[in-house]
Amino acid sequence: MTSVHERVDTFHDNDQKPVGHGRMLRKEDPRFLRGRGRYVDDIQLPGMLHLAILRSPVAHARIVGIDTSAAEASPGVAAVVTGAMLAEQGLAWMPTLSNDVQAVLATDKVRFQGQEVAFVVAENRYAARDALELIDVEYDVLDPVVDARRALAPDAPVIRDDLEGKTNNHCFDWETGDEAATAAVFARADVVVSQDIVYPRVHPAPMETCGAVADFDPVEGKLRLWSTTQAPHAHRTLYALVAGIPEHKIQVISPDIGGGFGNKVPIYPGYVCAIVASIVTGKPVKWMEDRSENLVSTGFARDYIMRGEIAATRDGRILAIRTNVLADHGAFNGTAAPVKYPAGFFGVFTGSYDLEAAYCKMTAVYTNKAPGGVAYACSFRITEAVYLVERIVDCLADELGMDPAELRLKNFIRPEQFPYTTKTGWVYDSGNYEPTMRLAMQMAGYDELRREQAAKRARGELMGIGIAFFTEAVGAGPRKDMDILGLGMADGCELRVHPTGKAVVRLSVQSQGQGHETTFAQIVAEEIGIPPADIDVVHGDTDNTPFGLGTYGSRSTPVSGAAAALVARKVRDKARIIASGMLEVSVADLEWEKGAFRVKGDPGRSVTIQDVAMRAHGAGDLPEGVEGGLEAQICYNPSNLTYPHGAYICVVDVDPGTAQVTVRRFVAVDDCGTRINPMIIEGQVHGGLTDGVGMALMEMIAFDEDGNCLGASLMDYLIPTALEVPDWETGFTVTPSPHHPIGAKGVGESATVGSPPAIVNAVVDALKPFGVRHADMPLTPSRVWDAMRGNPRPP
Ligand code: MCN
Ligand code: CUM
Repeated sequence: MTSVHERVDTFHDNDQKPVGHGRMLRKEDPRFLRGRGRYVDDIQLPGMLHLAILRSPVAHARIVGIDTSAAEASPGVAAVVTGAMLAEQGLAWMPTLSNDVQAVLATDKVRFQGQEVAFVVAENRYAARDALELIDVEYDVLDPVVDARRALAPDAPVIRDDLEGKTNNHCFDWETGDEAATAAVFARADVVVSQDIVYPRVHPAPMETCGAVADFDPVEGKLRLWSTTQAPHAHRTLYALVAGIPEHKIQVISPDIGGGFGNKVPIYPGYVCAIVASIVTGKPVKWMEDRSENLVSTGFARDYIMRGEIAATRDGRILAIRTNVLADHGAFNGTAAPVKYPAGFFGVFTGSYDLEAAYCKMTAVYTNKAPGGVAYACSFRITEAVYLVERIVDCLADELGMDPAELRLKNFIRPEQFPYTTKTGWVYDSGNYEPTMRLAMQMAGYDELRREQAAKRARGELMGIGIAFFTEAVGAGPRKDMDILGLGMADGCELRVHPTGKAVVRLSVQSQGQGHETTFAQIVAEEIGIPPADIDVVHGDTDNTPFGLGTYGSRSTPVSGAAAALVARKVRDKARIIASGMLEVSVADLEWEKGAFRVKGDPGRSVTIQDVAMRAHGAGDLPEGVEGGLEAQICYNPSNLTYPHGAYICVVDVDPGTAQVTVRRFVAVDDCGTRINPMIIEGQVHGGLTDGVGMALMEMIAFDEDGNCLGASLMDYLIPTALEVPDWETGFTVTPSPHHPIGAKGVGESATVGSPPAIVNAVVDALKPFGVRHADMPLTPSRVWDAMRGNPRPP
C-alpha cells in the first residue's frame, strides 16, 4: 500500500539510540568538511614519479612516426613510452567492458581528438608536462566521421580498420519487442504521432577528474593501485586478465571519490599507463588528468538519435510505442552494461504505461569521438528511454488536445497489474503510479498553475508547465542473465561484531558521494540494533572487502543493501541462539526488540546485543554446536531488478525577448520503496534535478566538422550552479519492493532520469503559442529563439 507519511524519525544527528532507518547526518561528512578526505591525488608515496599523457590534437589520422628523443633528454624525465613500445609487450590494446578493444596508446591511427598517443614519466608533474611538448608526432590526417548519420554512408572513412575484415563503421544492431504485432497495432490506431528526438552527448563532469597511483613491488610481485573507480573488484579481475598479474597480487583501492556519476566505471588507458610505468621504472607512479582531458577523453553519455512513434485511440488510450535509434558510440565501444544488454536498459522505453505492443530497432555506429556511452546517472540508458517516452507522450497530448497529466493518468499500469510484464519483457516488481502523480499535482497546485498560464498567455507572457512520469529498472542484476564480461552481478557483504558490541560491515560496493558509510550502517543498525555510530563501513579496497561488481546503475541499495540486511539477520540469528543460552530459555521463548532479546512473558529478563557479543567472544560455554565469535558473510544474488518511479512537474518562464528559460518551480515526488535515510535521498534527488537542468538547458559536448571537441573546458561545457536552479520541492510515496529484504529500491539516478523530460516538456509547453511541438536539448536561448521562429537548427 502506498502511503505518504514519513516514518517517525527516532534518530537525530549522531545521538546514540539504537535505531536504524531515518534522518541522520552523514558519518563521512566531518572528514570532508574538515579537509580530511583522502582522494587519489592526496596519495603521496616515497619516490613517486608523475605521468602525463600526450593526446592527439586531431580526430582521425594515421601515425607516420614518433620521435621521443628530445623528450627523453628533458630534465627529470624517467621514461617516455609510445604505443609501439607497448605493442612489443602485447599491451597496446585492452578490452573494453563491452567486448570491444580500445587502444591504450595509439599504434596505427588516432581515432578521436584527445586519444592517448604516448606518455612521459618524470620526477614531477611539471617536468612530465614540459616533456610532452618535446615529443614530435607526424600525423597523416584523415577525414573524420563526426555525424553519426553519415557513419554508414558508403564513402565514409572506415574508423576501425584495426578490426579484422571491418569495411564500415557499423558497431552493432539490437532490437526488442515485437515488430509485427506493433505494426499491426499502429495500422489500426486512430492517431499516430511521430517525432525525431535527439539526446545529445553530455559528460558527467565530476568535480574530481580521473586518476591513479600505481605501486608495483617487484619483490612481493604485488601491484597496489589507488584509482578513481566505481568498481574496484571488477577492475582488479580485468587487470589480472589483461596484465597477467595474478589476481591475489593486485590490490585496487578506491579511496574517497570526488563524484563519479558513471565517469569512473570504465577502465581508462591512463590507469593502465600508470601500471605499466610503475612496472617499468620500479617506482610508484601517479597519473591525474586535468579538466580538459576529463572532458575530451573519458566516459561521455547519451548521444542517441531517436525517432519516436506513438499510436493511440482518439479518446487517449495509448496502444503502442515504436522507436528507431541511431546510437553514436564513438571510436571504441566502451559502454559499460551487462553483456546481454548492448543498449543498456533502453528496453524500458515503454515507460509507466499499459501498452498493447512495443518495438525498438537500434543501430550503433563508430564515429571519431571519445568512447563511452553509459555514464552520467543514466541507469544503463534509462535516461534516454524515459526522455523518449515522456516527450512522445507529450507530443500525443498535444495532437489530441488533451491535458498531459490526464493522458498519463488514463494510461498508467494499474496497481493490481503488478508484477507487470512489459511488452519488451521487463517485469516491474511493484508500483502504484496514480497516488504519486496526484501528490505531485497537489503539491504543484496543478489546476491553479494552468489558470495562471492561461492568464499569462492572454497577456503574451510565456509560461510552461511540464510533466514527466518515470519508471526505472535499477539493481543489476539477477546473475542468471546479467554479467559484465562474464562476472555475475551479485554482491558480497561481511559483518563482524566485536566483543564490546561495536561492528564493522564490509561492502563490495563503493561510494562516490552517496553516503554509504551512513546508510549501510543504518541498514545494519535497523536489523541488529547496534547504533549506526557504532558500525564502521569498509569499502573500496579489494584486499579488505568481499567480491562484488561495484556501484553504478543505482545498484548499491537494491543489491548490496539487501546483502547488508541479510548478513545482519544472519548474525542476529546466531545472537539469538547465544542469548537463549544466556537466559536459559529456548530460542522460541525469545522476543527480539531492536537491540535486545527478551523472554516472552517476562520482559524483565533480557540481554542486549552487546551482552551477546561479549559472550560470543568471552569465557564460558556457548550453546551446543555454536562456534565462538559473532560474524557472517553472504553473497546476494537479486531475483529481479527494483523499479522505482516518480512524478515530476516543472514550471518555467521563457523571456519572449531573449528566449532565456528560467526554471521557476520544480516538484519531484519519488517512490524508491522503503526509505533508509530521507535526508540522503533528498540530497540525491536535489543533485539529480540539478543535473537535469544542466542537460535540458546548458550541457552539450559538441564537435566541429573536423572532429574538434567544443566542450573541452568548463567555459564551453556549461554546468549548472545554485544560480540556475530553483528551491526544489520534494515529496514521496512508498511502494516497497516485494523481493528486496527491506523493500528498498534504488534512487541515486532517478532525478537525473526524470527531470530532463519534465523541463523540456515545460519549455515546449511555454512555446505552444508559436506552434512548437518539440525542440532538442540543450534549450539554450539560441535554440529556444530558433524554435520560436519555426526554424530549429540541426542539432
Ligand atoms: N537510499 C536510501 N533509501 C533508498 C534508496 C537509496 O536511503 N530506498 C540511499 C542509499 O543508501 C545511498 C543513496 O541513497 O546512500 C543512493 O543509493 P542507490 O540508489 O542505491 O545508488 P548507489 O548508492 O548505487 O549510487 C549510484 C548512483 C549512480 S549510478 C550515480 S551515476 C550517481 C548517484 O548514485 N553518482 C553520484 N548519485 C551520486 N551522488 C553523489 N554525491 N556522487 C555521485 O558520483
Ligand atoms: Cu550510468 S552512470 Mo551511474 O550508473 O554510475
